[in-house]
Amino acid sequence: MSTQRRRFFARALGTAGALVLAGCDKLSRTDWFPKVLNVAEPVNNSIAKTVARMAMAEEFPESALSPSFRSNGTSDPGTDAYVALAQGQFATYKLVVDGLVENPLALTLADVRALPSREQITRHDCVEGWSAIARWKGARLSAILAAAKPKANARYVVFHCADPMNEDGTGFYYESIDFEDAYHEQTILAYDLNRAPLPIANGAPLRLRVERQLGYKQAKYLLRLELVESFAHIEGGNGGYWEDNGYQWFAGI
Ligand SMILES: Nc1nc2c(c(=O)[nH]1)N[C@H]1C(S)=C(S)[C@@H](COP(=O)(O)O)O[C@H]1N2
Ligand SMILES: [Mo]
Repeated sequence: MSTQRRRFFARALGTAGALVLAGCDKLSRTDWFPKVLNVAEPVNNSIAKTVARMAMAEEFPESALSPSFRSNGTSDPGTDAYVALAQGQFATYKLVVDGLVENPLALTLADVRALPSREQITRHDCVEGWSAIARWKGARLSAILAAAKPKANARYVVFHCADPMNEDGTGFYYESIDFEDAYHEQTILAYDLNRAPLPIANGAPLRLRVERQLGYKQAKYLLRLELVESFAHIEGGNGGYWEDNGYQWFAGI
């Protein structure tokens, strides 16, 4: 079992599973394990996805909702292009899905709202030391990927955002996740926050919710999803704006 796959399953199975998998080589000498492994091998992807889907981020009752959900990082991209989009109520907005896909997409907000969706009350944890519980509704990223048909070598989804991070208007915020998170049950492109259209301060018109990860992975102001085999060639090469500034790429909670 490759290190990557072992980590993958260990994470999906939790602490007990991690301990079992740490002893993976020893276990492979037992009667049952090789059989399980051999059966699993050809359909590894779908089994892995099923296992990973079982590990859910905690969801909360309505009574746990925070009184408000603050904004952090960019609160308005402020570019001419974004201002024009916002002034038109995002009627001309298109979410581009391209890169390693058979079927590139350009989805209007109405298209996105028509896709299979999910609503969830979750806690957002920012590394700067604040948390908040909110209700998010959005299109399942799995549904968008199903429509775009990833090519066999696609491994990551890169999220390109509308907000420049440098004063000269360059260095747009971006993030990336792997397919394990992309196909996760709770991974959505959110268009509603607490049952109202996503405010500009929180990433209008669409932002990522990848609930098992920290705040900086929750990319706001999405313009484009690019499927890639590697993110080494994008910006600083570490898979995200904050990652290029020293944060961990995998920000699991
Ligand atoms: N495009 C973009 N996405 C972003 C950021 C940003 O500055 N720009 N900040 C990140 C950080 S650090 C956090 S904690 C959350 C904040 O989301 P909020 O503004 O809805 O609270 O968005 C994340 N996604
Ligand atoms: Mo954050």
